[in-house]
Amino acid sequence: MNKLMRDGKSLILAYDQGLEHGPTDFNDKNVDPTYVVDIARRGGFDAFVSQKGIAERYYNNEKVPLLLKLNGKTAIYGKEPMARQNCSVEYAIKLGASAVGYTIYIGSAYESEMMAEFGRIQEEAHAHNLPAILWIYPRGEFVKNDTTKEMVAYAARAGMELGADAVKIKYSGDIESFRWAVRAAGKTPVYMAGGPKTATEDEFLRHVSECVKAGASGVAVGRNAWQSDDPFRTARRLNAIVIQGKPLEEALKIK
Ligand code: FBP
Repeated sequence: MNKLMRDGKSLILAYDQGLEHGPTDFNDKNVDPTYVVDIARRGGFDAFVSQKGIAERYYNNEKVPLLLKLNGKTAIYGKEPMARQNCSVEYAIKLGASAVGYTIYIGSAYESEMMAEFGRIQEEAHAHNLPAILWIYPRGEFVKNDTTKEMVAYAARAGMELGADAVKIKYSGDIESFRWAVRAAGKTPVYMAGGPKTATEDEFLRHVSECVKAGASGVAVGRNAWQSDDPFRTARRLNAIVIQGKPLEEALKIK
C-alpha cells in the first residue's frame, strides 16, 4: 500500500462511473478522460482509478499510480447486484497498475461468487506484490439501508476478513459510527467513498474531515472532485484535510 500513501494517508481519484452509472454523470468537459487524468496528475492525487479501457487509451505511465478496477457493472440491470472480473491481474500489471480494485456487494444473492473471485484476485495480486483494494458495499434485496452504523462496520469488517489491503466504504453520517467501522477494519486502511456531488462543497469536505477524525486513511472520490467547478481547488482542500490533517475551517479558506 505504501506506493499509494503519503504519511499513511491517500487521496484517490475514481473515474469508473461511466461504466457504473453511464455518461449521465458527465458534462462536456469531464466526459473526456484526458480532463480527469490531468486532475489526477496535477491535483496531488495518490492514485487514479479506472477500468481497463480508459487505462489502455488515456493512462500513459503517468506519475500518478494506477489503481485498476478488475470488475464492474452497469446501472441497467436492477436486480441482485453482481459484478464479475473483466480484466486479469497480469493485464493490469501490463497497463502499469500499482494496485488492483474489486467491488463486492455484500448482502447480494451473489456475494459468495464475488468473494470467491476476490479471493483469487487477492492471492494473485499479492504474488506480484500488488495491493488489492476492495470497494465493499452492502446492497441487494435484503439490505434496507446501506449506511447504518451496523452495515457500514459490517462492510469494513468483511473486507478486512477477506484480505483486502484497504477497504472503500460509504460514510455512515457521523464520526462516532464511522469510528466503529474503522475499528472493525482493524489494521486495514479505510477509505471513504465520495458519493454523488453534494449541494455545496463545504458539505462534502465536512464529511471528509469527519471521516479523517474517525480514523479513515483517506478518501476515494470521483464526482465531488471532477464535477467541481474548480477541481484543482477541491484537490488542494482535500490534500489539506486528508494529507496535512488541517481543520475543515482552514481548508475551506484555500483558494
Ligand atoms: P464517487 O465519488 O463518484 O461516488 O465515486 C466512488 C465510486 O465508488 C466509484 O468508484 C464508483 O463508480 C461509484 O462510486 C459507484 O457508485 P454506486 O454507489 O452508485 O454503485
